[in-house]
Amino acid sequence: MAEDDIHDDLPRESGPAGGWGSMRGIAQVFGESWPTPGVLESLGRQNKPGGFMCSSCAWPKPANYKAFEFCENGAKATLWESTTARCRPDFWDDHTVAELLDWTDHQIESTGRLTHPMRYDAKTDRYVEVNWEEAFADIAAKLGELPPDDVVFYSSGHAGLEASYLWALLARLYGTNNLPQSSNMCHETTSVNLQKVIGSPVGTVIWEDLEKTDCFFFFGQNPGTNSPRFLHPLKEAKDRGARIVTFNPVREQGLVSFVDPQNPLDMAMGRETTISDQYHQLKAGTDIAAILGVAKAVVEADDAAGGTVIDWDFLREHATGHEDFIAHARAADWGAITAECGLDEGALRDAARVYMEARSVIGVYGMGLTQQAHGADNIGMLVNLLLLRGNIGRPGAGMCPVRGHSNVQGQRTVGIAEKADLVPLDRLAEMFDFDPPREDGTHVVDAGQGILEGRIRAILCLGGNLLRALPDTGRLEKTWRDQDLTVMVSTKLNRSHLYPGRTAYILPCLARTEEDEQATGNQYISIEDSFSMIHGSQGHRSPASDHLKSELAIVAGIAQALTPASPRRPWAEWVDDYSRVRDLIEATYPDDFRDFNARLNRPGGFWRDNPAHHRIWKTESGRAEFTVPERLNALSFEPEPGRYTLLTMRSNDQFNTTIYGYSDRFRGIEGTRDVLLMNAADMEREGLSHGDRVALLGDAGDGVERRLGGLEVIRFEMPEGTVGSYYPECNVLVPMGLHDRASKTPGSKAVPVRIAREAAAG
Ligand SMILES: Nc1nc2c(c(=O)[nH]1)N[C@H]1C(S)=C(S)[C@@H](COP(=O)(O)OP(=O)(O)OC[C@H]3O[C@@H](n4cnc5c(=O)[nH]c(N)nc54)[C@H](O)[C@@H]3O)O[C@H]1N2
Ligand SMILES: Nc1nc2c(c(=O)[nH]1)N[C@H]1C(S)=C(S)[C@@H](COP(=O)(O)OP(=O)(O)OC[C@H]3O[C@@H](n4cnc5c(=O)[nH]c(N)nc54)[C@H](O)[C@@H]3O)O[C@H]1N2
Ligand SMILES: [Mo]
Repeated sequence: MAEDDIHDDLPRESGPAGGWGSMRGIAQVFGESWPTPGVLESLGRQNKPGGFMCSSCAWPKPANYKAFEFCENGAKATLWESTTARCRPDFWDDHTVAELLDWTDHQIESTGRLTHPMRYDAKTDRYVEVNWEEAFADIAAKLGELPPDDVVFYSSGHAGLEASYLWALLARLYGTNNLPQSSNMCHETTSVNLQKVIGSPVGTVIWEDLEKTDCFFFFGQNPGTNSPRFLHPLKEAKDRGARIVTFNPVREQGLVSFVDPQNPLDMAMGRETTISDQYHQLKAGTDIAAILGVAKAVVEADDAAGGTVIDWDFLREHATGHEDFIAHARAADWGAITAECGLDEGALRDAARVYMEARSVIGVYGMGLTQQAHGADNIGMLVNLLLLRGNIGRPGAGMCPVRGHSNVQGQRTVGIAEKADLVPLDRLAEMFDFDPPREDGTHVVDAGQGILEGRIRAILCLGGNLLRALPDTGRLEKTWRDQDLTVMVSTKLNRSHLYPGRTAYILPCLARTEEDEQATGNQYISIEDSFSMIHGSQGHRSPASDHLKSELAIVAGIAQALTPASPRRPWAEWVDDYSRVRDLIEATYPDDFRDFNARLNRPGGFWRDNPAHHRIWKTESGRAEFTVPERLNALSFEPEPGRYTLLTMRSNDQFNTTIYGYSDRFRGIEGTRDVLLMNAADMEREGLSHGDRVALLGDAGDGVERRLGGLEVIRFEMPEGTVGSYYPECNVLVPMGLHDRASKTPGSKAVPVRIAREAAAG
């Protein structure tokens, strides 16, 4: 079948990303059930100094902002938290927890904003209203009975720097470094492995680099869906002649073409910009082979041109290990490379040609590289490729990992870390007059494993929906309730609340768009974006309920009930005035946060700086380190007949486990999320037709049965052997033990599965 035919029978709005489709996407959420007054004014303040920072993704906020500096998904996030729907205590008059287990994630969150602190009552299987002081006292009492090492303090990358700093302090005062975070499931691969090879746990580019570059290489990041504001600088780059080369098993519309919804002329004319000049649909998990092929073509060109293609001066001055890597690439076998990734030699040489013609190259990547069993090698290979022509640490060039949650990077910066040596414990000891724990705490995957085995006795969550986001949800649902205590600081009801521990609390908090009125007035909070820029954020809407507390006040409430009073820890004064917490952050991290309060509202944020950006390499060798890959793919398993590589996907109509709706318009999938995307040849081999119903069976060979049924087969343009289905539904299929070795990031983008036919429904 010709490639172009493949989508013919899909109910597909095949248009470009952005454009009228994105306006319709916003209107769908806004129009039907969100007649909230003042919400347009809120959108006008989004991502601007004096306004609030989008609670959706971590994409940077430029200094020269536009009238509306938000995207379809940022608008959805704002509208979703500004809903008029309320999940009040009387909601539980009509529902039990058991009954809600059959509800979809979309239905559960659609109950609206949580309004009161609630405690689970096992006798009636409902949550009942409780007052804040009672809740804090009881949580503290229960924690007091447990060994601190059996308790986990999770956070989801959402809360601001001030609340996050105090959350980490609370855990350490209690006596544990069990401070895992959502990035453990996300960019931990970056934090660990990028640190190892270039001495920076975060990206090296800043906004100016986007404006100067003439080439982007995209690996496994989907900007149209997950960081739509990125499409604007991409379009500007294309308009000035930059080229974009994409490696992704799935043909993602946002990487194909784009119409700017904020440019009236482009909208009126339907004027599209082609995004990717080359789109390489490699097999899932085979980026190591593909990048090795591109690097091999570069090495061959350099050999042919007498050493004028590779930046040898840069390598001699700044790198180590390049001789070995270059020899490895030279000797690599084209046949093995192309068989592994499914791309032919010509395609890889085309990509190499663009790479060599570019003055400066930015390497962009996301979950396609990080959520792999050998994610470390993926990161190492992309760094190898960039280093060959000195593409790190000069204008227009560098590494650009695109982070997820709006403050996921910042929470790590201010001490939410399970690794003790990442935190200045001595300074904390002195500042707060206590003896902090020195042992490493638990990674989120180990916490999950601990809950499966009954070792973890309590979990406190600052945001998120961890039960649903972790691998092996099916197994976790069986043991999660055995915990002595579960405490969830949340804005909306979610599935994690439906598995209450013996004692369980839901503590509802203010959302970022809302006023946070304390003794000294409406407070600012702050966040750090993907480019390490710090921004202030202030809400202006009136809170969803009078009974809500800010995240910071909730953390302080627990801390005051749990930890001994001390003049060095005036929690109440910190709640009165968040700028005092910023002073503490500055005192703890003086290099990163110099003049924190004074610089809080700089347009575009203030930069924490990054040594690798200036070619200062904080690695073991003091140089940028090449790595020789030990393998050609990042997979945890070998190919076998009937075994497929499942990549778990995000739709355009969700933010992680928050499901806004059932329209994945970029992929033409409407009205359902229960789908399995498959290549036509694979369907034929399995005797399946478009629309057939199947189940996926886990094929990890670890003796655990894993199954997800009720999926409708959709013929889709993806490579043979690779299939796709949505996260979080697919998490029942992901083994807890399937993760990157060094960082333990779950391998959610390459899960071994088999396909079983099911009888057609009804
Ligand atoms: N609307 C919306 N925005 C979001 C989120 C959301 O759920 N919805 N989540 C937020 C969060 S927390 C995060 S971390 C980011 C995630 O944003 P991304 O990093 O973009 O994450 P995904 O969409 O999970 O996967 C990215 C791409 O990887 C591709 N891929 C899968 N396997 C491979 C592979 O083996 N190789 C290559 N080269 N590509 C592969 C997939 O086809 C997909 O296009 O987005 C953030 N923004
Ligand atoms: N199979 C598979 N699994 C994955 C992934 C994947 O690609 N595939 N991606 C992984 C990634 S990248 C991530 S980051 C994790 C996400 O894991 P989490 O961060 O734990 O999950 P979210 O879905 O983002 O959390 C949603 C909940 O956060 C709460 N919330 C929303 N806003 C606020 C707020 O302002 N304050 C507070 N306190 N709570 C709030 C709401 O109650 C909402 O129900 O999932 C991971 N799991
Ligand atoms: Mo993420």
